[in-house]
Amino acid sequence: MSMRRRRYTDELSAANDGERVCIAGWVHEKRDLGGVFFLILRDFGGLAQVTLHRGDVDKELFARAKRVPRESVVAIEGRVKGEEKAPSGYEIIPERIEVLNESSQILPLDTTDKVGAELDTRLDARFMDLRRERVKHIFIIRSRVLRAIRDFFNERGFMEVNTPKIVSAATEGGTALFPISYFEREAFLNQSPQLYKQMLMASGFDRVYEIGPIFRAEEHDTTKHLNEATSVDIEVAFATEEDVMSILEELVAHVYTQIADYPGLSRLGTGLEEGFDVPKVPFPRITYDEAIELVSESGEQIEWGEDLSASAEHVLGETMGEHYFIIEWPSAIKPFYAQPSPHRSDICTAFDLMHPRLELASGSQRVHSYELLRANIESKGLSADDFEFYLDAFRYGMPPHAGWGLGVERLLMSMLRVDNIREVVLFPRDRRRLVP
Ligand code: AMO
Repeated sequence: MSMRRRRYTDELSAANDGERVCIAGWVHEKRDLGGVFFLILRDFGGLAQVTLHRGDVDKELFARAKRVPRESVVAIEGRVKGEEKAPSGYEIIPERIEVLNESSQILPLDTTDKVGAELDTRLDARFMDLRRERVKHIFIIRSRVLRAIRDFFNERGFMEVNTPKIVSAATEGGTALFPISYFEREAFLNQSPQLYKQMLMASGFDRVYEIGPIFRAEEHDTTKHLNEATSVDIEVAFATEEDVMSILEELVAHVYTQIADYPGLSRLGTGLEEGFDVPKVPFPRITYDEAIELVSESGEQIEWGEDLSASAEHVLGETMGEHYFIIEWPSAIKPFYAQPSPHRSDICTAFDLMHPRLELASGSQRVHSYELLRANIESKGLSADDFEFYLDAFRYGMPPHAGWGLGVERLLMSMLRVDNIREVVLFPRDRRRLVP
């Protein structure tokens, strides 16, 4: 049976009535009504009903269809027949059924969604979980989101770059590094492309973006942290934090717009039956000072200079009720590369983009003065010598620049309203999970 002639189930309809076709996929369900036997075949396109009438088909064919275990891989040749009662408006009357690979009988998961399963069980058998319709839609959307992001930047004259993931130094103070052995030296998995995207600003490539993995050795096990995440990073020369905040909010609105009419949204089971609203730009901005003031009204006290707790973010999310930026952060709780505010010495140009449920992105205008950057590195208790390769780029003509990093999984989980970040990663890495 030639695979080249294979048709997807969603390419066919009652309009193909009478045509002889070949379909291939998995045995999704079997229904035995005595005289009639239904085999539901599933492929990437959807489901097709294969109908066998006991008297009309070859005995051997009938027996084979009945015997084949669910989730086996089969190829079926037969005629299309318009059938109003069939799920896709047609059925296939088979002439040949070829079992390409038989499945074991006891399945780790039910792909028909009749029996629910815990997330852990699902992730253990992820290859099988991905066969489920709602899970498939999540990953089709993820792929479309990535395409929408690339289109957005390519249309705006950005250049896509790839920076090393094996690195020698930390960039994000708050989270730990994964050490790896690199021949006779110690190296780390990168936490962020931060240093490299900034170094590119000294190259004349003055609008770059990267979509790639970031590694965070976070010990905690939450519904919004991964140990391997995907981040969209940009860096723009001759730009301020306001310039890159506008790019960020426009990107978020663009992604929502591109996904808003995807029909599978209503099948996710996350309350998106009516779709979602595209967030309106510009997003509101509140200062850090205003944020801690709002939080204190709810009874939680945050000392000036402390980071916002998860409960503080929750209160702010409830109050704001839409995407918003928190700006003018204390320099002490932001990384060494954040440019100080021109108006106040103890605050900086850093910003966070928040969704009511969680943080999506952070960024800033960057320090571009060599002396100030060196002093900032030292004042954070780091050794400037470890950063010489980076600092060098600031000595021979570094333009002012700004950028941000946006978590792809955070964007997806907030947009699709899923509860756990692991839902939007094919094979998540977390505190306990290194396989599959
Ligand atoms: P930050 O550390 O805030 O900033 O990371 C940027 C964004 O990446 C996502 N993210 C994560 N997502 C899932 N699990 C994690 N453990 C995790 N850690 C981070 C979040 C976060 O907002 N260099 C700066 C960016 C910049 O200034 O350009 C940085 O890495 O969505």
